[in-house]
Amino acid sequence: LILETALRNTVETGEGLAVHYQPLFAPGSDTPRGAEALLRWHHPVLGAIAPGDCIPLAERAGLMGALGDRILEQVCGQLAEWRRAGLAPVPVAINLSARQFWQKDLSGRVAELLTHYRLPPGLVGFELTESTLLDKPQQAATILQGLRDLGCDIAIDDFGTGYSSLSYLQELPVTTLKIDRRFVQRLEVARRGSAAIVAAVTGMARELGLRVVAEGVETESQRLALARYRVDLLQGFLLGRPVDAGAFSQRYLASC
Ligand code: G
Ligand code: G
Ligand code: MN
Ligand code: NA
Repeated sequence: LILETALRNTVETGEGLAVHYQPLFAPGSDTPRGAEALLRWHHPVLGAIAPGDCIPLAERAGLMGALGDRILEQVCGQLAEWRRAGLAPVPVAINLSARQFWQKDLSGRVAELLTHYRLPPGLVGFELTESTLLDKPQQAATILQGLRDLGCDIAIDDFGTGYSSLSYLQELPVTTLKIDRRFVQRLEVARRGSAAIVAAVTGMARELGLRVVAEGVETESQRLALARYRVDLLQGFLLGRPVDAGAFSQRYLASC
């Protein structure tokens, strides 16, 4: 309950809330092509609280809608600030929980923020899990199309870990599959099954016109193994950890 009160305060004031950015690269390139926005919550006494803990807390406390809106606004504000400073920001993908995705008029809110911060389409994207979308696939398709119409990329996060059939990929207007890091990590121990899954996902994605991102790339041998499968983008500690906005722009953003 004490934590909940603190989180409520953070959601109201924005204090203690930060967004970190992790770069995504094309294989063999060190110019980032995008970033994932990751929440960081700093509790005044307890210090850093991982999103894995504070997001479920926010959900339980009924704060996730407001917290998600803070994150969305903070990312849009950051992109605008980088542009004002003469930098060329890369597209940033924001994770959406089920609660956020199904909130009333999500695409209206996104449109409002893109206009307010004068952001060109394509700079803001979203990551969702299969389970969020497949609850109500028809309604999900409508919401996704609204976001696509604003130029937002849509990625399926943790792809391959769900139990659903793949037919939904034809029905939903998604642009990107993010291969779950557990497949990437198993590549290294030469589990042939994981290689087969990565190969199958990239092959299918190409047929469907989807981009493939491999997440959780931690070692050089994983990177080398992935190079064989024509993955479009790589993300992971080997290539770049999530860092705060200042470090991200200093390290990764070019002037325009
Ligand atoms: O950064 P970390 O590995 O602790 O993230 C843990 C989980 O929290 C991941 O599944 C990630 O997708 C999720 N997460 C991180 N930032 C956000 C956010 O801003 N919104 C939502 N809904 N989930 C997030
Ligand atoms: O569920 P999701 O894919 O959104 O999770 C994102 C989380 O994964 C972030 O919190 C980020 O810190 C973490 N992450 C990013 N790169 C790596 C990596 O190379 N290895 C591991 N174990 N986690 C990573
Ligand atoms: Mn993600
Ligand atoms: Na992921």
